[in-house]
Amino acid sequence: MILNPTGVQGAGLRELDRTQRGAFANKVLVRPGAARLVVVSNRVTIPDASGKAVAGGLAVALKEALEAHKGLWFGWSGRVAVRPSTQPQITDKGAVQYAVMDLTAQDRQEYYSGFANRALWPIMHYRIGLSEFSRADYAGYQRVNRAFAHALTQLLRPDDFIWVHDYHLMPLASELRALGVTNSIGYFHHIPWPAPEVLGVLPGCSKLLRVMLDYDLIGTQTERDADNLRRGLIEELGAFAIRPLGVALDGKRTRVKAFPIGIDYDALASAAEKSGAHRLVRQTRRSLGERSLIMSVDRLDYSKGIPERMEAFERFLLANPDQCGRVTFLQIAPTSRSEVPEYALLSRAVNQTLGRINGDKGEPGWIPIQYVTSAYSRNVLAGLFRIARVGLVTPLRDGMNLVAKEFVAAQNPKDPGVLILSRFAGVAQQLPQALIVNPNDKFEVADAIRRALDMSLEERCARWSAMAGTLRRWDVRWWASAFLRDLRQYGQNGAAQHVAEPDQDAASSQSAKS
Ligand code: GDG
Repeated sequence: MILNPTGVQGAGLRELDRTQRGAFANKVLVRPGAARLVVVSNRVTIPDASGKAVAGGLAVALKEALEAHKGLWFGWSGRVAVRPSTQPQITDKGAVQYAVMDLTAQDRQEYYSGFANRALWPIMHYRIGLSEFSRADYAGYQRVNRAFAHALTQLLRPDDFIWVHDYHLMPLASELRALGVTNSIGYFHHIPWPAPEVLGVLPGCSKLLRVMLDYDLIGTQTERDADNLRRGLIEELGAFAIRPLGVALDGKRTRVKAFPIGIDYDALASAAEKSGAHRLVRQTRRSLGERSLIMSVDRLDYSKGIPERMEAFERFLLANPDQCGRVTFLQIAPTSRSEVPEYALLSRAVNQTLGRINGDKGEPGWIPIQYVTSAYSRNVLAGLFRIARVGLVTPLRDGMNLVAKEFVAAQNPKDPGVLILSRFAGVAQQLPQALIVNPNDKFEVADAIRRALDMSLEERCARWSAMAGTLRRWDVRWWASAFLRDLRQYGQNGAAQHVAEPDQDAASSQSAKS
């Protein structure tokens, strides 16, 4: 099943359609202020008539922030039209206004499937070999960003502050500035920001770096991403470092800071607690019998390391023959971006690996790996996480990874499962109490599975409660509030953004270059 029939993918929960989402509690997270908040994202889903369409941590947090500021949410409708929109279509829902644009098939191909998902996505995930750069796609990417800027400008008020999301829209601030917009503009990058040596491989990378200087504040998932971006601006463009977080060049200044995205912890924990009655959860529990469940949930994406993980599970079975028939590995992998050739290839590779392992290791009455490409409701996912003994989250590279956080939130505090986590997921920097592994080393992952299955209740509880404490404190509401607070603070210079004299850091970084 295709996760989203339009093939539209964005970050995290924004990718799921209404039927796949559950509704969560709605608390105000940002104090209302005089200025209006404008959120811009690749994809905008307008709530349905029941008003409860927007759910999932990220969408809830953004909607709450928008409600608190009587805000505007602008972006692509997800529709493809014969003619491009020149005017956004506006819908008012409660305190929030939605403004969406249709794209042409060519726009969608070049901007979305082409440059964003075939050139930027792989480079940002350190997959240089998979990155397909085309000048036509790049031109389409710029064209759509320019068209969005033109349409958005018509709706802006002088005191609006603007929050742009993700790699589809990196040049948006620059296009808005070119149209004379002087409002505060922030950007959050949901995926990794690679080292300059990696990004530098992409043709036109210095242009992409330069447009980032038009944001007042740039948020990344981790400190490492923030360092990589600052280093790129300094080394590739010759920008100055301005203490503590700033980078400046040609009279422009931006700040780069890590804001690790969180989840709606309490909503997920409560959904998991109540999920036992759900038919699919009951059925799964019954079919497991005495077997332990190892579970993974990912979009079907090569960054998530799905075939590598299956091979690590195979290695675990080879090394632990006593476990054959006693564990089941459930991989939920909703299909994603299937119009992009690399994703179709991945799908074939996963099916081959799966077939081989199940054929080799399976027995009548026991299939080692259960693999489903359908999406499930959030409540069902929460319930499945709760009955899993092990959460196996081993992306080859990931900005944050919300699934790891959701797995922890869904656990029964009295008998929690164990999280195995890739060191290359941003979340690993927040959750050192997980079993941290290198996803490229199937022997290491196999050992971690054994260790997780053998772990004492005492150790499981200690690890889980430390992780739960972190996730509860730095949840999605914290994330949105922290970013918006800093945007207000740093955005005060507005468009003038004049930088007088470089400070000491600046001087030293400049002399290091020369
Ligand atoms: C990007 C970055 C960053 C998945 N299958 C189903 C389902 N999901 C939900 C998960 C989770 C979300 O989708 C996936 O989020 P991730 O963070 O794991 O990964 P990406 O989609 O790649 O997201 C990532 C994120 O943006 C946020 O900034 O963490 O690094 O790549 O919430 O639960 N939800 C439902 N049914 C499914 O079958 N309901």
